[in-house]
Amino acid sequence: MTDRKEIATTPFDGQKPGTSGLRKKVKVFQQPHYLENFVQAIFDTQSVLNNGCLVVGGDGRFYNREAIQIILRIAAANGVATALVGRGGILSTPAVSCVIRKYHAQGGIVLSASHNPGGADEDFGIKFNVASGGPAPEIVTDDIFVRTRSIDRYFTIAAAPLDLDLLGEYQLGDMKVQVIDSVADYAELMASLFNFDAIRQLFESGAFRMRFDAMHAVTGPYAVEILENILGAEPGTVINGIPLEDFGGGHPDPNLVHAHELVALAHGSDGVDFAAASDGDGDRNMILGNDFFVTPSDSLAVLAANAHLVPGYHQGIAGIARSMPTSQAADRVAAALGVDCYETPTGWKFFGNLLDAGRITLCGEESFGTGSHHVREKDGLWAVLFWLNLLAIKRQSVGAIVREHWQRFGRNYYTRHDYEAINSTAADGLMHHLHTLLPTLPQRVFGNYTVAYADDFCYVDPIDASMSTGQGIRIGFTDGSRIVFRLSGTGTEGATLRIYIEQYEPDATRHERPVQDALQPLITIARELAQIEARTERTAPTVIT
Ligand code: G16
Repeated sequence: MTDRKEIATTPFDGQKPGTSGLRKKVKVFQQPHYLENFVQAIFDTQSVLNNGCLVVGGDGRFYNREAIQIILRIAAANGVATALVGRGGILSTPAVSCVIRKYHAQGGIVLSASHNPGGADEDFGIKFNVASGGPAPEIVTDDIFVRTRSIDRYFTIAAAPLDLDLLGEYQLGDMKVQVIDSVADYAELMASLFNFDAIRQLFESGAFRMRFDAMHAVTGPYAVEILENILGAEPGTVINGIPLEDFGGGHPDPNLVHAHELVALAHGSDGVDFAAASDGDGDRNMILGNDFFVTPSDSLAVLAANAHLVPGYHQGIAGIARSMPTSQAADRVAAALGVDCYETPTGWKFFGNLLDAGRITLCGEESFGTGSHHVREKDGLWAVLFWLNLLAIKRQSVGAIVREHWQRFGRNYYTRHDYEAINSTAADGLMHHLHTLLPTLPQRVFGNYTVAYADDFCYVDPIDASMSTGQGIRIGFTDGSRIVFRLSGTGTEGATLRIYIEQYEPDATRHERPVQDALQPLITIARELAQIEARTERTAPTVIT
């Protein structure tokens, strides 16, 4: 093999992938051999890549370009036949999934820390996707992790950096590298799913205004091409559309706190009719109407209830899946449609088997993730186009569509309270305390609420029977309300405690209450049960969504 070099190395602690790949500070990744070890562990454990095709791309954050050059050299040294790389190193997470599937690649490497900030002192991440286009299942990430603990060498080749800004074909050692258009394959897939003519007419009507906030992250080029160039939305519809290595100093997390610029644009009588945002790597979405926030849980339920209006789904859906902390709004739609609804642990990887087996068509998570069987990742722009398709057909406002949905199915009031960057020992102590309470909780009465069950969520995959334990503490009440506690698997500083609170309200005359008011009794119960103040020294959550 051309110029292959074997470099001696020693293992690093803590290369265990979390909810979505390995995420650490850039400085951690920049240590000599750190990235190399992890990448070599992928090749040492995933023999299908040998002589195969690998897709490589990232969200454009700081260190993206350097990391891609390192990965390509290691891939060439490990016998990969072809690497497909997005121009400029740019590929959104759903676009990686789309490209893997379209070109029957054996896997892909996605460089992103998703919604976490970027820059020299901020976060970086790497994730391996398998041939289905989805995030590697736990059995694969466990193998990779085990390998990182004993790794003593990696392979690379001596070669100058490739020019990733020029489309075309290059040779790197014995490996062929194709620099591909980052957007084209993805845009073609979207056109095959949605009624682009109807959406074009909606924009042409002049009676509809939209803003899409790309948050200076990866979706900028995708949104400009699809919304403005292909669908004819007015120039300027996409804001913050140029990907920047530090996301313009912002936090590319599409929620009410971090996308406040967009929230303001959808406010009041001058506000736009529809606003949406995506995150660092383009897999999350936030949907807003004029003065109206659609919770991700409601969004999944509304999309499922209206899927027959969208060409790609007009034949109906096979089933729905939601992550455990996501509200049960989708369950009601599944029941009405007569299809199954699956409850999986947090993490998109858990939807993969259900999608591959054809058990589900749509899936979603409270963490601003929605998707379908078209790829194996959640897909931010896809969700936005789905909503646009519904708006174009129904010609109603976002708020009217959601209110009608609540009238038909009832409303699942829902909120998530995050306590970010708390002390890890305190967080572990808090979860341990809740564990010890579990057996004492059933039948206990808290105000108007009686505990029906209390457990630590355990999931047995219905397809391969793999078991995932310790996936979050659930306290369910007899009226269907729930409180869920779990520690985030994506943070890079200390621990992040997430508390998810939900209450079902069938009475349409009680659907217009402010969410935090409606849920206040349950919020208080959650805070007291978990002894939040005493254990975290925090009097309020960092982020409420
Ligand atoms: C990732 C995962 C999602 C998960 C989210 C939050 O999203 O892909 O499945 O819901 O993290 O996870 P946690 O609550 O453990 O922080 P992303 O957009 O960061 O890749």
